[in-house]
Amino acid sequence: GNERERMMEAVQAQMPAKRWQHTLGVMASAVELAGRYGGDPEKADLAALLHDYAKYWPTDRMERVIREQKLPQELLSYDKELWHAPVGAYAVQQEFGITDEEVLDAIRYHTSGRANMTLLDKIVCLADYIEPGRTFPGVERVRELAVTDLNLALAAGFDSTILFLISKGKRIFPLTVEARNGLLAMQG
Ligand code: DGI
Ligand code: FE
Ligand code: FE
Ligand code: FE
Repeated sequence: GNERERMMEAVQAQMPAKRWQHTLGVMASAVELAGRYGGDPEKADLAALLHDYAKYWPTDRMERVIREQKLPQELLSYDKELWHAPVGAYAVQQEFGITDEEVLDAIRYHTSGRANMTLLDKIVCLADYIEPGRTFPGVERVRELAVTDLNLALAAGFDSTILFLISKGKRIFPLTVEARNGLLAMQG
């Protein structure tokens, strides 16, 4: 409807064309995964549309939100790439009046993951890894696993991220380790 059109324009205005193409890819992949794994396609579409809303905000603006809105202060001592997810969840609440906590959580945790991820968390996070425009070492394996096993596919996505962070000498946010452990614990 109209509200979705308005949000689509507002999201597009927050980001360069390439990131908007990524967002459209995540929407398509998230709806497909929702169909495959019994998720809510409307929530998947909405969370995917909004997931990178704050991706291009200046660092100082994200930092201000983390401090003033009392988001987890621990974020400030990890990679700034993590910040747009919780900041984006706050921002879409403010900008669009989104109140659905499942949708907000899927946005909030789309980068880090978390322990005990919900189905919608997993769908959005995995769609972010496998949307058609993505290229990273291991993406084909993650796409293959995504056809048959949501948990193993997402764990493989986190493996790639963790390996990348280690190769750069960066710290790993604890929720990412918890997310991967939880996903692997769901196997046989
Ligand atoms: O926003 P996107 O580029 O679409 O993807 P994203 O939100 O999943 O962000 C991924 C980036 O975050 C990736 O380059 C790795 C970086 N990052 C930095 N520290 C961590 C982290 N990702 C995870 N999962 N955990 C971290 O500790
Ligand atoms: Fe993101
Ligand atoms: Fe991600
Ligand atoms: Fe993304």
